Amino acid sequence: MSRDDGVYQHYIDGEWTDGTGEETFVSENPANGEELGEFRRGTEADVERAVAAADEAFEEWKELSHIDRAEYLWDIYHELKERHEELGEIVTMECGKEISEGKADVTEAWHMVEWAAGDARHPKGDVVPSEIPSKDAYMRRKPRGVVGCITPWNFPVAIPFWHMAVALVEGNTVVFKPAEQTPWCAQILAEMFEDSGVPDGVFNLVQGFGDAGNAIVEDDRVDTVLFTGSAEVGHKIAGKVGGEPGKLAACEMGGKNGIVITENADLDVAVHSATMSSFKTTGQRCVSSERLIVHEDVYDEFKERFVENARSVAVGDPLDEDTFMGPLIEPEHKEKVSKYNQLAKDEGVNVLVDREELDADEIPEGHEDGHWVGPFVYEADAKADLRCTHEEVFGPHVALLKYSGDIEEAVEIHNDTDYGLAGAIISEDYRQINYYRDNAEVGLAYGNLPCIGAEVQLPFGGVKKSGNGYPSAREVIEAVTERTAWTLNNSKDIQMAQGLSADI
Ligand code: UN1
Repeated sequence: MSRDDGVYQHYIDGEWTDGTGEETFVSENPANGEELGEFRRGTEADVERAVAAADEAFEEWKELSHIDRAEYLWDIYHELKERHEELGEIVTMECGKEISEGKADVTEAWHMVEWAAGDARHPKGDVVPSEIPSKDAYMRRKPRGVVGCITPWNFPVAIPFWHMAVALVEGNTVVFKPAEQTPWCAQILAEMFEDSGVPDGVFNLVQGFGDAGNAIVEDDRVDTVLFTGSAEVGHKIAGKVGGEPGKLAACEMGGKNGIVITENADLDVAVHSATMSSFKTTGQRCVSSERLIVHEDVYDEFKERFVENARSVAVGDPLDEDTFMGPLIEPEHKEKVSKYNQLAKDEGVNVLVDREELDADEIPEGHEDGHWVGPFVYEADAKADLRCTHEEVFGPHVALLKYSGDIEEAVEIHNDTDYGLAGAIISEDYRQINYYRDNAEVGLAYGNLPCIGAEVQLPFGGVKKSGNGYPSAREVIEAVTERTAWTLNNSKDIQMAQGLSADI
């Protein structure tokens, strides 16, 4: 039973449990305020139990082969595929992304599971030459142990699998604390793990808020913390864990992502890419673009066409296939976006589109309680030190920044932020494209494409304030395994490298 008295439970050590807390919380559809379910709020004691279960389960789980561990994930892969439509709708209902994005979230999840489970049959580690012919040298990987996964609401199915799929196949056990905004999606993932028959304690779910996440971070038995979410929380986690020997945190955080549109850009590609990057997911991807750096020769035409799109993109019921932008996730976030729109005005920018408050006839019937906002687009001085053009808003809040010089100048403006997650260049000149590729300070760089839509078989991660050096998706392997340099002498003589004498 995953529900007792109508309240969804935690999944710890192979059992559904109320845990120790008295409190519950509800998940609400951000498009209409409808209640989707009530959930137990996890406590430190619940996390402590989950970590203890994961710690104990690790001893046997790590002894299985990669291939046997992957078998459990293949079951989940098939279930994700079979339930694509249904799960896509649930993602959309719980986090407000329009329906093609809801479904893509589920698709991205099974891609990650497929990659990780398929990788179980691929070579692990390296065979390395030795200076001494009779020596074999290898780099081998071992699982680190208990992995704590703290995930965001905006990819409530895909990102948990970015964290968990590789971690589990590599032999770690998991304690999963999903975002408090999307507990229903997490509940379904836990049911999938239960159905897969994965041994008790290998996968544990504790629902809840930051205090539960913090208990994971502070528990000494957690060997790796994987976090995707805001820079504010990520830096706190990285700071705390960094001080503890033997413990590791891989944090993927936000961005203030830019797109450079040069003087010879194909403007169809530019307008299309910028519209997708700025307004998909209502600007609530960490890779969403809030800065468009446009050469003066094409500025006016680009501006006219982009503004036209910003005025006309359909905001509305995310379950409706004609909708381009759903609601924001919650009232507090609407307040934050609104504050930044006001800040931009206070900083003296030239506002081009302000759909912050939608017209009454734009709001679909029955959705009056949704957290609606439309695009906010403005032009600002590319070189001014404004907060609105440098701080992450995480909404459809977009600055047009004009430049007049060469690609070096454009990339300098592009890099003038503390963040470094994603970015793009739109250009027909391969020299400009190559310059951008080599000099853009980002982890995910795109040419003639939107800067959203990364695929799982690439590393997903940022530089500067956007990451701490351990990417997600494929490359999470570095955070969930430790390497051993293993050297074996096949002769009876001890011979040393570097010409070191072995005489006694
Ligand atoms: C995020 O931005 O929060 O690259 C995750 C993308 C998706 C993942 C985004 N695959 O747009």
